[in-house]
Order: sequence, then C-alpha cells, then structure tokens
Amino acid sequence: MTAKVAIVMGSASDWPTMQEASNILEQLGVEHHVEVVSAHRTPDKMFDFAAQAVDNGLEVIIAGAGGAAHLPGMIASKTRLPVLGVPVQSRALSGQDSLLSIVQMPKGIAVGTLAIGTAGAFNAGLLAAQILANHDPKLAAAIDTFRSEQTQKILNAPDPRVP
Ligand code: RP5
Repeated sequence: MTAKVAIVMGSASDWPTMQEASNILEQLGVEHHVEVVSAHRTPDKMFDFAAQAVDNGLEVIIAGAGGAAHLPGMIASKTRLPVLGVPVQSRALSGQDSLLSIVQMPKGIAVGTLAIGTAGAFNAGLLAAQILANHDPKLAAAIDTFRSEQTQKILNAPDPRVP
C-alpha cells in the first residue's frame, strides 16, 4: 500500500458520507486507500487490516460506521496508528447511536471522534491531512491555501441575501 491514509467503513451504504473525507483528501493531493471493512460482518478482515496497518505503510486511519458503530474502536484496539472515527447518520436514531458508540472509548484506547455525518467525514479527511502535514511542507502549504480560500470566500460574500 503506498497510501498513508485509509478510509474504511462498515458498509458500502456509508460511502455517500465517507466520500466527503475522500473528496478533501483528493483536493489536498493526499493519496488514500478506500475499503469496506465491517466489524460485525467481516471481523477477521477487520483485525487483519488493523494488525497490518503499520506494516502496510499507513499513518492515519479514518473509520466510519453507523448504528452499533464498533469499527473505529475495534480497529484502534489493534493498532497504534491514530484512528479518526466518523459516526454515520443512521436512519433509526439519526446517528446519535453511532456517535455514542464511537465516542465512549474506555481509557487506554483512543479514538478521535468527529461530528455525525458528512461534516464529520470531511473534517476527518482534513484532520488526517493536518496530521501528515507536520512532516510534509507541500501538504502544509495546500492546507494553508484551503483555509485562506475558505476565509476569503466568506469575506467576499458577507450579505446572505445576495446569491
Ligand atoms: C453499520 O451498519 C454500517 O456502518 C452502516 O452504517 C450500518 C448499516 O449497514 P447496511 O445495512 O446499510 O449495510 O455496520
């Protein structure tokens, strides 16, 4: 694996959410691996993925899941790499279940939990890039540009009534 970031998710149905992480990584020029890995439906695959993540050259893992969202925490239990958890917005409980499943980790195994849904997925991608940027000046410059363009866009359009 040449990618330093992996985006994994519990189901292909999570992709419309997790694509936001992929989009910002793409925009910032960060190569990333994408794969469906389910804590419940493919548990052995999940453990293999997590156990081999360091040897496979990964540096950050973004894991998204909905409902009984055990994927980020279980991956974190098998690797020292930073795991960023994205609570996917579930149909039954609007992602509250996903959020609480991911955020309440026991002391000693860390998962960085993002917001529910697409904003969380986007920010997970951004945060993964920010972690890598500590040792990548080109990526740091790309993030600085992203942030200043975002700021400028708002400053250029202060009146919300103007389309
Ligand atoms: C979780 O169950 C997945 O992460 C997904 O958010 C949710 C529903 O999965 P599907 O039934 O759509 O495959 O494991």
